[in-house]
This record gives sequence, C-alpha cells and structure tokens, in this order.
Amino acid sequence: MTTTDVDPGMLAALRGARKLMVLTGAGMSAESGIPTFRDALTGLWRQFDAASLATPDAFRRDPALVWGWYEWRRMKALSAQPNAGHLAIARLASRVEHLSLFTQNVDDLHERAGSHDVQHLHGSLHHPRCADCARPFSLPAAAPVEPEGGRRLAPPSCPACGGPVRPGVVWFNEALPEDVLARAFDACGSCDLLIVVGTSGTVYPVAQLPEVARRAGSRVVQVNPSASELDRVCTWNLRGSAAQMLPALLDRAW
Ligand code: BV8
Ligand code: ZN
Repeated sequence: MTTTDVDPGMLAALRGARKLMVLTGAGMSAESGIPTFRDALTGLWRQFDAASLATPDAFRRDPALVWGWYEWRRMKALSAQPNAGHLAIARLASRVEHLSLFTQNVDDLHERAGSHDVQHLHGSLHHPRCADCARPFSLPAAAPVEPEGGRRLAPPSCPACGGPVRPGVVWFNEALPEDVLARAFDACGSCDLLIVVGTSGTVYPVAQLPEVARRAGSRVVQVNPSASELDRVCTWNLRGSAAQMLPALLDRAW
C-alpha cells in the first residue's frame, strides 16, 4: 500500500512493536545536505558515477583521485548536521523495547543524533585503514579543507608498512563485515516491524533484507519520496522524506 500520509495500521504496528529494526540509506542524509549515491557527482569527479569510483580497482588505478573524493565527502559529512529524521530515530529507541539500527551510510549522522550501537553495513568514512596491512589509521580530528570542486590528493602512507591508507568503507565487490551482516539478517528474521528509510534497494546483499523480513512475518514500512525497488516488498510505502515522515510517525504514534 502506497500512501502519502501515516496510516492507522502503520501506527498500530509501530506502537505494538516489541522488536523494531531500522535500515537506512543515502536518502536518510539527503536533508542534511549530503548528496545521495544516485545524485550525479560534481567537480573533478563529474565524469564518473559513484559505483565506478567506489571500487578497489579505481583506488589501485588512481589512489589520489579516489582518496580526494573520500576526503571531500568526509569534509561534507563533518560539516553536515543530523536532520529531524536522524533525531526521530534516536528518540524512537526510548519508545520501543528493542531497536536495532543498521545503515548503509558511511557518515556518522546517526551517532551525532544520539543513536547508539549504529551498525554500519558499508563501513565508515571515519575509520580509514592501511590498504596493505589493514592497520587502522588515525585521521586528524579537524575536518579536511578541500576545494568545492575537489582535487586529487595522495593518500597518507601507513606508518607501519608504508602502504597507502584507504577509506574504511566497503567498496563494490568487497565483502561486507560478516558480523554486521549476520546481525542484520538475524534482526530481519526476528523483528516485529522493519522501517526502511531512503534507499533505492539496488545494492546487494543489503537490498534483500526487507524481503527476508517479510518472509519471516515482519511488516515493513518504507519511507521514500519516490518509488524504489523495495515497493513491491513493503507492507506500506510512505511517500515522503525522512525529515518529514519520521517525526510525523513518532508524533502520531505516541
Ligand atoms: C558484495 C560504501 C561479494 C562506499 C557502498 C548483480 C546482482 C546482485 C548483486 C550484484 C550484482 N553485481 C554485483 C553485485 C554485487 C554488488 C551490487 O549489489 N551491485 C549492484 C549495483 C547490482 N554488491 C557488492 O559488491 C557488495 N559486496 O557483493 O561482495 C563478495 C563476497 C565475498 C568476497 C568478496 C566479495 C558491496 C556493496 C557495497 C558498496 N558500497 N557504499 C561509499 O559510500 O563510497 S554502496 C552505496 O550505494 C551506498 O552505501 C548504498 O548502500 C548504495 C545504494 O545507495 P542508497 O543508499 O540506496 O542510496 P541511493 O542513492 O541509491 O538512493 C537514495 C534513495 O533515497 C532513493 O531511493 C531516493 O528516492 C531516496 N531519497 C532521496 N531523498 C530522500 C530520500 N529518502 C528519504 N528522504 C529523503 N529526503
Ligand atoms: Zn600498513
């Protein structure tokens, strides 16, 4: 069922949920000013699409092009603020017995909104590591200062082995963190309600989680201003933005 308003059945499912799972994608951070993965890239990277840069091959081929992109994105993430949708999800945790939050996003806006135990299925901009020996690398606390149009930037060298430092994200054709993915499948299989926010449902294995939840008997609410690959799977498709619909859901439920 597709609706532009919060539905009484949805509210009852939310109020009655003992175990609630939330899964977010790039649309969750759109109203914080962070471009989604679907949005065209700009500046130095405008002739690329994100999926072609977010790969180990792209980094091997041109580490400065890729590292410059991630530092520009890290600057954007650090200068962004959590939006009303992030804050609503953080508030939700005190309303239900058990909430598990999984995100495909690599920013830290859920954490900065007050959510705890945020599970990053695709890693994080804030935890780079050595591409060779995997030793974690500490970035300076201050946000990088990158030109708006971006620039090529050679990645730092690992102090232990001299290898190039890489972003702590999961690239295409890289395995997701096994423990986080296993927890996500467990949560899908046991939650009463899954709320999916701001994802096109096009990237696997995460894109299959809503269907896993439905098959396990959960109901699924999707919050997205547009149709997505997940429409056919979700119990309710709530057409609206994260920053509008999530506070409305909470305000109407309690
Ligand atoms: C793997 C981190 C195996 C990096 C990302 C064919 C079929 C099935 C699978 C595959 C296939 N070919 C290849 C694969 C596998 C591949 C894949 O799924 N490819 C796709 C393109 C078909 N998957 C992988 O490679 C994964 N790994 O399979 O490994 C393996 C196993 C063992 C050993 C080795 C290998 C890894 C995938 C992870 C890639 N990394 N991100 C970075 O950020 O740079 S993915 C990246 O795109 C994001 O993290 C996100 O997860 C994903 C999709 O983006 P969304 O979050 O959905 O955002 P998007 O822009 O797409 O959409 C935004 C949505 O928000 C829209 O719907 C929009 O309407 C909505 N919206 C907009 N504004 C708002 C809003 N919603 C609410 N409010 C708003 N205001
Ligand atoms: Zn190293």
